[in-house]
Amino acid sequence: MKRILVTGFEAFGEDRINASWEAVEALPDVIGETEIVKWCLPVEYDRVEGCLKGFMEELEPNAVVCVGQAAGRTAITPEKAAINWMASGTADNAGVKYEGVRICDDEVAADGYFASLPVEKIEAVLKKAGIPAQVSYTAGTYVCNRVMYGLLRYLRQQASPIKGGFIHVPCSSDQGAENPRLPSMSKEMIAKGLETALEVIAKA
Ligand code: PCA
Repeated sequence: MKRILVTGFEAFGEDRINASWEAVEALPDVIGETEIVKWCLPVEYDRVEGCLKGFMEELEPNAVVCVGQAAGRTAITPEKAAINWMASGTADNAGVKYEGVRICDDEVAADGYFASLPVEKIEAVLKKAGIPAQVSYTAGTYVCNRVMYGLLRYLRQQASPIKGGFIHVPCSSDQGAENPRLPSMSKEMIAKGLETALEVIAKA
């Protein structure tokens, strides 16, 4: 049986919940012929890559899909690329803040990597299913981009056949209810969107 590792994130900043973990937790354990294994990652620049690699070594998945919350977005956004940069106005959950520094300062480290997930196809299939979706060309410069860059660099270095990438989701309507100005999507639609994306990935 094929296996996909899907991660969400713990809450961070002012939020009590993180829409990504809420949706990942709601996913079925099996989609078609593929086992779905779910993990929650810490919102910590310096720990997140090590945690993810630990899960990957334990599970030996065929694909790794990390999911994070992007407040303000109105669609499910598969990320095309990660960049070698960390910059955020706020600290992570360990109190660490980077204000413009490379993730990997090895001189020959790539400035960026493309995801190896079929992001354009995911956008098309989700839209057809009536779920707002759009390929995004920036995963930001915070912990989500940090883990995506680390994942793609690791897979490239290992010449790994594992497919990897990242999907940002909007805030959930529970968060929207607390702050009506915040763009949000229902938990059910976010989870359905992720499930549909995983079906596309499993078939690819
Ligand atoms: N979103 C943040 C980090 C964790 C999350 O869910 C980001 O976009 O970097």
